Order: sequence, then C-alpha cells, then structure tokens
Amino acid sequence: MKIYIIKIGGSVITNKNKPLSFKRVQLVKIIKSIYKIYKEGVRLIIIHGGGSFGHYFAKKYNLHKKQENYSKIGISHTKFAMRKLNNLVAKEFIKNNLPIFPIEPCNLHTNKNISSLIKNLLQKNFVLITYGDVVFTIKNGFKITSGDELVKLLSNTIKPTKVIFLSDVDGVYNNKGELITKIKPEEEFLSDIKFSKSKDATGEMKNKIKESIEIAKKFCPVWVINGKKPERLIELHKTGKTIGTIIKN
Ligand code: IP8
Repeated sequence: MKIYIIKIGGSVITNKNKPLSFKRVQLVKIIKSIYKIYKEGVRLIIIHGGGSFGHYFAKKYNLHKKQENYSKIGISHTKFAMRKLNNLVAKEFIKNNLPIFPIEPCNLHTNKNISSLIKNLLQKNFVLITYGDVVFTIKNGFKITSGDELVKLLSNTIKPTKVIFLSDVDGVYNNKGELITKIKPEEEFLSDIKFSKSKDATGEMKNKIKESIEIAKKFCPVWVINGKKPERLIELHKTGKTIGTIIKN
C-alpha cells in the first residue's frame, strides 16, 4: 500500500498578510492534483497549516512564547480559527469528490488506538485530514502543534512511502538564493540555508527542515515542492522527481 503524507502549507492556502483570508482557488488546484493521485490507488494523509487563521491568533495572544498562563480566550480564538480553516479545506475536498475523514489533532496526541484507527481508515480508502492546532495533554498541558510536527508523528506510526511539503516557494534555498535540490540528513547544512525573516508561531522553514531530517533519517524521503505549481505533485508521483528539494539519506 503506497501512502503519501502531504502537508499543505498555510502560506499556500491563505493570504498571510490578511487575517482569515482563504485562498480557495489555490487549494482547488492542489485538490485536482491530489484527486489524480488518489485515483491511482495511493492512500493519502493530508495535513494543513495555520496561515492567517491559526497563526494570526496564536501571535496576537502570544501563544507561541512559552508561558505558564496561556490566554484562555486566545486558545479559544486560535482553535476556532483552525476549525474554520479546516472546514473550508474539507468542504473543497468533498466538493471535488474526495472522501475525507477528519482527524481531530488532539486525538493524535491522546488516543492510544490512533495508529490502528488510521491504518484501518486508509485501508478503506478514506483521505485522512488533520491540521496544526493548539492541543492539550495531561502530561504537557497546552501546546501549539505545528502541522510539520504532526507529519513527523504520523510518519512514525504510519511509515509512509513519501512525505511531501507543499510550500509557497520552489523548495529550500541556500544563502546565495539558489535552490538546494538535495539535502543529506547527516550533512551539517543548516547554517547554509536561507530562512525567511518573518517568523510565524511555529518557526516556518527551519522547523520544517528539522522535522524533515528526522523523518528522512528514520522513515522515508521527504520532498519540499511548490504548492502553487500543483502539476509538480503529479510529476513527482509519476516520475519520482520534480523541481524541489529532496531530503534523503
Ligand atoms: O502552520 C500551526 O500549524 P503550522 C497551527 O503547520 C497554529 O505551523 C495553531 C498556529
């Protein structure tokens, strides 16, 4: 069973400069590519980020800074915004005839049977969908879990064939502004990577690379490609390569 975990970056499907603005047309283009891959029998887990929904409120209420006392109303606003975005995303998947099954992010941290539940749903050919969110566990209290972190968590339980990050740029760039086409996890390279100055609540590209390295070391190749050019997703599926960055042992 071929399984892909696809993380749709919040910057691809929302306008990060405008709170609560959803880029529906962009998402639909991605969904059309995903549909083709689904129809070829690949089992899919879709995770999306927070963009100008979750990050807007997480920043407004300082949820990204470690605090003893999180703003309760800030947590409510952030979770509500993420549900709203997830509903908008889910609606488009359904409209395009993809049978999605939403997974509540908290369950990924707390439900001990989650791994068999997910495997079962994938076998039944549901497209699983989840997102970065504020989660609560007895052990760690409240915490923003980025979609990237969920990609790692799910890679650990599901052992996918491929992980694909859909970013708003072609891949990972070095300090000279050149696209890095391949990253070997064991290489000391983080200092050479260009990270964008605008930080969101979960650290953007830097975090993505760190999580990706761990996934590539333990589980499967990870790709970072441009979500604004969703035809590359199909090319990657069909030929095993496309314009982007591969992180692979
Ligand atoms: O955009 C963050 O998810 P990400 C979710 O994948 C929240 O980092 C709540 C800001």
